[in-house]
Amino acid sequence: MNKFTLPLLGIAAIALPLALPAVAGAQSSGGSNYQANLNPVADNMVDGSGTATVSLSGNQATISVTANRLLDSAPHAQHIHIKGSGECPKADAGHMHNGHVAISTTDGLPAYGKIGSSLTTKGDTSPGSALAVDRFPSTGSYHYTRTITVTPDVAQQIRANNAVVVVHGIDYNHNGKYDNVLGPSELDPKLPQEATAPAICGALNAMPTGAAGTGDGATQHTHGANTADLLATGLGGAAVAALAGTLILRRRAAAKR
Ligand SMILES: [Cu+2]
Repeated sequence: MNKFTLPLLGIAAIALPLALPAVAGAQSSGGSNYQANLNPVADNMVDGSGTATVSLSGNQATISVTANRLLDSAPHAQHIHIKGSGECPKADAGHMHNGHVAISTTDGLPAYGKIGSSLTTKGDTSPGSALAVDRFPSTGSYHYTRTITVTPDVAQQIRANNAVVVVHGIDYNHNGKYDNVLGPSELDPKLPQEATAPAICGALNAMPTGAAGTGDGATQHTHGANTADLLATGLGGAAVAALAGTLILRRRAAAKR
């Protein structure tokens, strides 16, 4: 907040009751598309990155995941995680694993939550397929897309902007394979920790309706202004209401961090 926005807050507070129904209306009428930027998980020596999108209609979800520069010729389990803090683990989530600080899947649970859907290439997509290593992408760079039925829990968490996409499988010591540098996985001791540790991660957030890819939220602002026009008179009420809407959205965004 700067000295310019501070005096406007008083005006925004007056406009808030006008803007609130408009913002709520915009959310219920849209917001069925979600996106995440997948960034390297802290501590895990990952250079890769990616993106994910979810288009949700009822409990039908069309999910796309693009991953780049992960370990090649190795399976990458990928999931929608839910009911955590809706974020990716930070460096302080790391623990010692065979003498090395790294973030295992379990270490990240408070941040991203438990597995809601397994983004397999075929067959079952329940948490039971979390480590179905023969049904996940197995190249370092890939584009995955599949339409699946998610549970009501998963759909609700996506709509609440509290779902996180996680792609697993790291090469901590950069030797070109999953080995036991971090010891065995706590999820399945037959697998190396490297095979199940989170590699890239991103929180899914709603894309503004009609502003796909711009992140501008223009449609929501227009909606808010139109509603306020009917209610407010004089002194640029519409602009103030739009500003209040912006502040609400920013505060929500800030609260998510
Ligand atoms: Cu996962």
